[in-house]
Amino acid sequence: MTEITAPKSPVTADQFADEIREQLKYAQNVTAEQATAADVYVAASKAVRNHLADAWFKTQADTVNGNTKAVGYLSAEFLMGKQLENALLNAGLTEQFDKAVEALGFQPKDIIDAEYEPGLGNGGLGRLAACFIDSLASLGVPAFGYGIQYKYGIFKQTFDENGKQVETPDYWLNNEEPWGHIDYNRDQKVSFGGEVVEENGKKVWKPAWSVRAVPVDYLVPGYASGRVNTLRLWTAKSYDEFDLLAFNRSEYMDAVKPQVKAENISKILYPEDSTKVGKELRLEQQYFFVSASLHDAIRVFYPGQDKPDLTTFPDKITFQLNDTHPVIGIPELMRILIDEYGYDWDTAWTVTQKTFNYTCHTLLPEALEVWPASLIGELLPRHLEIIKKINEQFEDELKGKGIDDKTIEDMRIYTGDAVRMAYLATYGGSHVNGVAELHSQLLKDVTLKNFSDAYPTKFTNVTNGVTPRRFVKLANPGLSDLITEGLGTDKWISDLELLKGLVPLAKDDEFVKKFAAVKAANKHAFVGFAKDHYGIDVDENTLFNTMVKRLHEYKRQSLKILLVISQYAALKNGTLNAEEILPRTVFFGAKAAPGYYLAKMTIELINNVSKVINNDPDVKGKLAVYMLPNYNIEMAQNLIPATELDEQISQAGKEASGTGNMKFALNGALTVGTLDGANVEIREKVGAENFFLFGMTVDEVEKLYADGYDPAKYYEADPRLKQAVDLVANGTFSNGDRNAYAPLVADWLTKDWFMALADFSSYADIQAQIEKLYRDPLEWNRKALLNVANSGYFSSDRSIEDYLERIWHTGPLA
Ligand code: F55
Repeated sequence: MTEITAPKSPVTADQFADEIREQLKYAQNVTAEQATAADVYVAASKAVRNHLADAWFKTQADTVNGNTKAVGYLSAEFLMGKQLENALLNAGLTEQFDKAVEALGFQPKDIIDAEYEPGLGNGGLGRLAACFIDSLASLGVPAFGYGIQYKYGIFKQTFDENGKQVETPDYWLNNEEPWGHIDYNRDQKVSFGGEVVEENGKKVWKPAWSVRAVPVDYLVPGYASGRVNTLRLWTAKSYDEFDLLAFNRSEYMDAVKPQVKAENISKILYPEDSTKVGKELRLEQQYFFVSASLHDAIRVFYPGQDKPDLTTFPDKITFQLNDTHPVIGIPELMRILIDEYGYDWDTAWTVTQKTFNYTCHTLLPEALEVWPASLIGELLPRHLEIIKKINEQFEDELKGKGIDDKTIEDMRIYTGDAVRMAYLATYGGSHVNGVAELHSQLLKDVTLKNFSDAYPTKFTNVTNGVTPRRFVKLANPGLSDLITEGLGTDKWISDLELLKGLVPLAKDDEFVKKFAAVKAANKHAFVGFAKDHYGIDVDENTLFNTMVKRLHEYKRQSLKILLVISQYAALKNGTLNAEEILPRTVFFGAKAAPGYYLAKMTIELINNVSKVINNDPDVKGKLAVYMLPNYNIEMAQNLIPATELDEQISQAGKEASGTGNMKFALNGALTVGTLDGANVEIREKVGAENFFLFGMTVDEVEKLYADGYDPAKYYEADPRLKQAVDLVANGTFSNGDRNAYAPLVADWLTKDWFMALADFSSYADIQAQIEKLYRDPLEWNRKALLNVANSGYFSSDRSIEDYLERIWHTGPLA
C-alpha cells in the first residue's frame, strides 16, 4: 500500500469550478463561454489565492505574536518561475483544478502555460532565494522575502540570422498579474542625497529627494505545513506626481521628471550576474529596497509603538544578506537606530551586528562589490559618515588584536576612496557563509583570509539546495510517481533524504527499467516541447546532453563547444567507424550579459556550429547541437527531467556552488564535471563510480598559474584540440570568414584565463567512458537511479535547516 500524505483540500472539483466561474464573472468580467485560457488562468489563480488567505493571515499573526524569531531574506533577486501550479500543489487543489478546467472546456496544461514567467533574477543567486523561501514556508519557519518588483525582468533572449544574441525588454506586467497584491497603505518613504548638518550637537541628514516605496505582496505557501509566508517586493512611486510649477511654465516634459526619476528605481533588473555594475541607479535600488524593508520589519514587529524597544530587534527577526547587494542595510540600521530612535552608537552597533548575516556567492574578485566613496557620499551622505566610523572602530579592534598595520590596511572597509561591501558585511554581521564546502574553505583560505584569521568563529558553510517541490514533484511527475511507488510513500517530497530508500532498488532490474522508461517518456515529452517552442525536430533516440547556465568564461561553454567540434571533425574524418558512434544531441541554454563581449561571441559561435552540424548530411542522426533561446525556469523544468548527461565543467575554484548540478542529479542525469563547487559534494554523495570526473584540481590550477600558463602548448599537444580550434579559426563556422571569431581564438591561444585548453584532453578522454556506459542502458540507468537516491541532501529544506542551526538560531512556529 502506498501512503499518500500530500495536502488535499476538502473542496470538490465542482466547487472549485464554481469559484473559477465566479472570478470570471465578477473579477474578469467575462462569461465562462467568452473566457480564454488567459482569463481562466487569472480566475483560477485568484481562486487558489483565496484558499491560501486564512493560512496567510494566521501565519502573519503567529509571526508577530509568537516567540519564534523570524527570518528576513534580503535579496535583490527572486527568480520565482510560474506560480499557479506550485500554489495548487501546496493548496492541495491540483486534482480539483484539473477537473474544474476540463469542465470549463480547457486542458489544464494550457491554463498553466498561460502564465507569463516573471524573470526577476539573473540566475543561480535569484533562484536560490526562491527555493529558500519555499523551504522556509514548508518547514513552517516565519519568514519574509524582501526584494524589488522590477517592471522589467531579465531580458528576453533571441538570436538574429547570424546567431548573435539579441536582448529585448521583458515587460512581464503587460497582462494582469494575479499573484502580487499592491498595498498602498503599508508604504515607506526612502530618501536620497542632500547633506548632513549639525543641530544641537546631533547629526541631521537633510535629504534632497524621496521616493515612495510601495509593497507588492506575494503569498509563499508551504508544502504540507499549513503555513503561508510573505514575499514583499517593493515598487517605487513618486510623491510628486506632477510638478505644477514646471507645468505652468509650460515645461510639460520637465513636469513629470521627478516622477520618472523616482519610478526608474524599480524599473529594471541589471542583467549582469558576475561583475560589479558600479552604477548610481544600482546603488539607489539597493538602498531603496533595504531601507524600506528594515522600516517595514519595525512596523510589523512593533505595531503602533512610537518608542519601541529596538534592542529586542534581533530577537524578533534575523536578516540574511543575499550577497553584497543589500549590505547597505548595515549602515542603514545604524542610522535608523541612532538618528530616528536616539540610541547611542554602541547600543546600535550591538543590535546591528546581531541582526545581520552575510552569504557570499562568488570567488571571482571582480564580483565583490566596491562602491566609490564619492558616489555613496552624494547619494547617502549620512551613511558614508557611518561607514567611516565603522571603519575606524574596526581598525581599532584589529589593532587591539595585535594585527599588523599592513594587514589592517588590506582589510579596510573604507579605503579613502572606496567602500568594500563584502568587508563591511563580514565585519557588520554575526556570520559569513559560503555556499558549498569547497567554496567556504576557499573563502577562509583566500578571498577573506584575513577576516577568517581575525574572526575564525564567524565563518561557516551552508551548502546550497533546491526545492524538491518545483524541481522534482512538478517538473518530473513521472519520476515522482515512480519514487512514491518505490518507497511506498510520498513523504520524500518534504523529507528528501528518504530517497535513500531507493538505493536497494538499483539492484532490481525491473525497477531500473521502469526508471529508464520514465526518462524515455521525459525525452519524448521534451521533443514535443522543443517542437512547439523552438520549431526544431529533436531525435529522441540520441543521448540528451545538456549544458544550461549563464554564459561565462569561467563556466567554460568554450570547452564544451570545442569538444563538440572535435567530435564533429572525428565523424567527418571517418576517424570513428559507424559502430563507434554514439548518437548525441547537445543542448545549450545561456544568456550573456549584454556588455560581455567574449560571452556573446561564444553564443554566436555555438549557434553557427549548430547550423553547420545540423545541416550536414554526413552526421545526420549522429550529432546535433542546439542553442535553445531564452533559458529560464520553464525551460529548466522541461529540459532537466529529459537530460541524461549534464555538464558542470567550470574551472576548479571558480563556481561557488552551482545548483543546476543538483537539479540534474535529482532528476536522474549523470554529471560530467570538475572538482568545483558543489560537484565535490555531489560526487561524494552519489559515489565516485557514478560521476564522470575530469580536469585539474584547485591546487593544480594554482600551480599552473604560478608556473606560467601557456595555452598554445596544449593546442599543439592534442591533435583533437588543434583541429577543433583550427576549424573555428579557418572559417568553417563563419562561411569562410577567418576574422569572425578571431578575438575568441586569440583569447584561447594566448590567454585562456580559465584554462579550458589545459583541461581539454582529460575532458575528451573521459568521453570514451561515457559512451561505453551509455551503450549499456541498464548499467547507465542504474547509476542514474543511484544519483537520484543519493541526492536527497541537496534539498533546500536541508540547506534551511543548516541555516537555522548554524546561523539563524530559530525554528518553526509552534
Ligand atoms: C547577480 C548580480 C550581481 Cl551584481 C552579481 C551576481 C549575480 C548573480 O546572479 N550571481 C549568481 O547567480 N551567483 C551564483 O549563486 C549561486 C547560488 O549560490 C551559486 O550556485 C553559483 O555558483 C553562483 O555563481
